Amino acid sequence: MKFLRPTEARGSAHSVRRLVSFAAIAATFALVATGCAAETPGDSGGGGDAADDSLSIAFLPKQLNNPYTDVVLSGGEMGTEEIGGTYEVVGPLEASASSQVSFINTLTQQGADVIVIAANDPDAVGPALQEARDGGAKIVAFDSDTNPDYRDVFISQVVSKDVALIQVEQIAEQIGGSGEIAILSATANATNQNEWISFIEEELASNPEYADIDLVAKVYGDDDDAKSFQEAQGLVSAYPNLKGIISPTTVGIAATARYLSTSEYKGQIALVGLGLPNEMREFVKDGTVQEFALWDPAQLGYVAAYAGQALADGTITGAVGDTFEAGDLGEKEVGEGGIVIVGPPTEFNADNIDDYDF
Ligand code: RAM
Repeated sequence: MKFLRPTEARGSAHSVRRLVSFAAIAATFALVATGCAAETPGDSGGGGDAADDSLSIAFLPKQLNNPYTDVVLSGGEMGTEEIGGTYEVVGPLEASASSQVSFINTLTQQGADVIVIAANDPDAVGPALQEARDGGAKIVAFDSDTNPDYRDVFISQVVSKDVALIQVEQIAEQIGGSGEIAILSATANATNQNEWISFIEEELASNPEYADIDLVAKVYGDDDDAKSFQEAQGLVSAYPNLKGIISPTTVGIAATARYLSTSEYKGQIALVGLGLPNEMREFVKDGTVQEFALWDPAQLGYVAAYAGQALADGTITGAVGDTFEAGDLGEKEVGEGGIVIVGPPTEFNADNIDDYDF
């Protein structure tokens, strides 16, 4: 079985087929992903079980009740199964800065071999992760990085700047190159969101092509559906000339699309960002959304599991140039800053959205 390779051109027919295959296979591993999640730190079980000497890999996403997280974890579970490790998921129900600390502490007490974390805040998790490392755990950041001092590698879905550029290109095209736009993000502390936003701002400020585009507001829906919906509504009423919204979060873009779809602004205010095809399909079909982007989230979890194994068995230390095998996705290399890039972004629109199922 072959999967999407990072070198394949984004959105090519070839990569489309492979993206579908990976998501579909990973989904068969997803059944337990939400079921075994612990809401209370002390409740988590499984990882670091003294009676079981298989590699324990504990996934700690930004938050559990996020459909994006479920897809990422389906890949994490598949990778862990292939490795013969013990898979566990723990995490908070909301993505606030300090919400992950108690979960890390519990995993440390349990002796988890590998903690795979998407950080809600790059520094708030630092001391707890340091303790975990002192106890022998390897730390793999994924989706949203920690401060690099606190992890061994960061598995990044795509090159961060590319994520920003694709969204700027899409919004510029859809608003005809000029007018007011706003950003509706997740939480204010999220490393991934802030990195993408700063690249978006930099591109808008430095590329003469975008001189007539005016970023008038940045708001935060906290990856909470209801809050994101309200923030979208608030933007539209606060900025009567608003021509477009960029929402680089799957929760934010889906909530914004839902709001716009039943409003008088449907088809008038452009909406781009990062969304799950299954959540966005109806809004592409009803004309609310023309085009948005994402990658294959399952691959992120899959590569993270293999990176955890490579760190634990000493194949890699996280140094630049280290390489490891990531199952069906082949060899991966650690780049500058201890970052492993998984694959290219893909653009979704009415022509291809039915080819995807995640
Ligand atoms: C949301 C989260 C996640 C981000 C995706 C695109 O689900 O904010 O961290 O990577 O969107």
